Amino acid sequence: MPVISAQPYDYPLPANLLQVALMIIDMQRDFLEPGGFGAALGNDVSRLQAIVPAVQQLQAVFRAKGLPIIQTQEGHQRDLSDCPVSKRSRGQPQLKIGDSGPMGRILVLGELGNGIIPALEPKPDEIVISKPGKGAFYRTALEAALRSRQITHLIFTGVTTEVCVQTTMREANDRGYECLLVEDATESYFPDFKQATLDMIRAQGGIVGWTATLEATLTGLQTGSR
Ligand code: TIU
Repeated sequence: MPVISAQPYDYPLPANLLQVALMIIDMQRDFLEPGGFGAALGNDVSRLQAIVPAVQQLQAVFRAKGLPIIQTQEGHQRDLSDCPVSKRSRGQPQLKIGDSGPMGRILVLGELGNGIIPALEPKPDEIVISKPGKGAFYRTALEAALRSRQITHLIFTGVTTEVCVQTTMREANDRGYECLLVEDATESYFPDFKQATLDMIRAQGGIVGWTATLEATLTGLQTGSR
């Protein structure tokens, strides 16, 4: 049985790796570049750039093996009909969701700033799930997309660790998916929050899932077949 060496113990891979999807959460300009939603909330967005090569490496391996890749994208309709008033006003940012910024309207689908960063641009046949919330299962077709492809295992990457990544991982865990978070392919504006999230996931025998290094994940995937 192929495994990924992980914490709190080995993560078992399915016999058929086609059941494993790479989840790339919200690697958007809005979170990684100045002038977007993350910066409007007062964050130093530059520290998220460090994980781009690690995510690219996983994306390349999944592409080479022909395995499923799912990117998510947090954004709202142009009329903001899917954006709760509470979300728009939270944090009292200088630029609110829907306001015009240097990269277009903040966190609005189709705007330059809302797009996935060019380094990780999805291919036309890859799945991109737009989502109005932090969790990727809320008001999206993600669950149907996973079920129709018989995907059972989710390898998580992306930003930010304790917000959209952790929320989605918890939603997936409750739905029965085997979830692993790649430690050096996820980042937060707050290093302590990233570490706390990794600790929480691994606690209590992996109550929410597993964590593994990029190297261990790549090594484990090489042992699997499809
Ligand atoms: N603010 C923050 O840390 N994150 C978000 O608002 N969304 C995601 O995590 N993608």
